[in-house]
Amino acid sequence: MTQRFKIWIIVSVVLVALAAAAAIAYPFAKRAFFAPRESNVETGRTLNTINGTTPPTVAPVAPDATVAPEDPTLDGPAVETVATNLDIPWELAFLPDSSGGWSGDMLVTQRPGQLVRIGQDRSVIPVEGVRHVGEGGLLGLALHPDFESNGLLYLYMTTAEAGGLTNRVERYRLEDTTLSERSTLTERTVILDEIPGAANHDGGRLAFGPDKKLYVTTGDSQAQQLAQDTSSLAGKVLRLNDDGSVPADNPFGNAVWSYGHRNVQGITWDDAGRLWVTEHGPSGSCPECGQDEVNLVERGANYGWPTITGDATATGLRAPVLHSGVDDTWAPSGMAFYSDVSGARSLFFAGLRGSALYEARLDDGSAVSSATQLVEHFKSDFGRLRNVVRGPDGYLYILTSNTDGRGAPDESDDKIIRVNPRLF
Ligand SMILES: [Ca+2]
Repeated sequence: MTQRFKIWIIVSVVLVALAAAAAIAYPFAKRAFFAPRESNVETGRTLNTINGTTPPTVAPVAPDATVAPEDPTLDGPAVETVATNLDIPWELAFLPDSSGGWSGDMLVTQRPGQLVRIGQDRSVIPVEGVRHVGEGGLLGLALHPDFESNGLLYLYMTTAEAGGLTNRVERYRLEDTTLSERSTLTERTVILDEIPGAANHDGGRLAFGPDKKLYVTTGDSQAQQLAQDTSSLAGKVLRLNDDGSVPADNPFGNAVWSYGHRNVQGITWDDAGRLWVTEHGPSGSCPECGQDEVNLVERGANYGWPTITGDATATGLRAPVLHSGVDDTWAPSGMAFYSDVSGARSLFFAGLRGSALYEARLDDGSAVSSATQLVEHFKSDFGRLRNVVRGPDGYLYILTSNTDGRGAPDESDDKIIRVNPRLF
């Protein structure tokens, strides 16, 4: 055996041993990296799980492909700030990627009245006619299900054109698919207006459902009884065709889909096609305070405001699946369903006053499951949180809301923070 051959044998053995050691150590290192940090993740606690009765069912439909990426890699950092110095960001959407000629940029609404496009650089598109007062302003944003080919997007905004405050939904076409040009909004069309508005309780979330209908969440506009009036657009979940017309299968012959809501700012669908919303409970003097809600929404159902709150029941009125009780306030806003290949299924929602990302874990395997456990993440780490969105890359994107006049912003607020869901 030559000296050179002996050295070759020794080097080969060492390399094989190193490779084997790396393969064994990798899963442990990965687990350690993604292990929940004690300071950020509180232990789960069981909340008031209500709804002793079987939750209502809706006909399952195909889940929206945009909310459950099939095979996300998810090998990025656990927490990463991806945008800073935003001015009251409210909604986030992702443009399609380059395969369709788009940039994959983020589009963000800012409540004072701007649409911000964030990619390699940042451009600001002013939105005309927005009245920013109290909780009102430029709020929701949704891309058409066929946005990649038609460029249509929808905005929800508070206006003051008719004298008092009202809210409306407008549709635009986004021009410019390249980073080098300034984006513009063209073909402005008001598709729904005269949604009652006020300084507070303006709702404002927009989302296309798996049925390709546009859902619009509204608030009671500080006129509680309007929530019980099915001829009023206040205190409702609304459902529209993409041109603003009323779908033939809506329950009351108008845009109303469900009613008896106080102020809905979060909406999502789970993998069984069920519609979930978050809803702000009453503020002011206790014991009527707190009682923020997570509701499973069914066509034509009445969610009780202002007749019942919390654990109260009444014939014909739906109780929430979860509520915060009177000792806690989440002030819940945006909401996103999360599932992955491990079988995890959760509803995430952002808390303003609660300053946390809430996770309601859904029961496994049940066709009609209920949320039975709520976990708080990042409690007080980032301040007030307005929204959580599942990105096309499978990560969760959190929008802070510290510049909204009710928070304590730092020099880089407001932010968009990308969270690797494996952290949880
Ligand atoms: Ca309710």
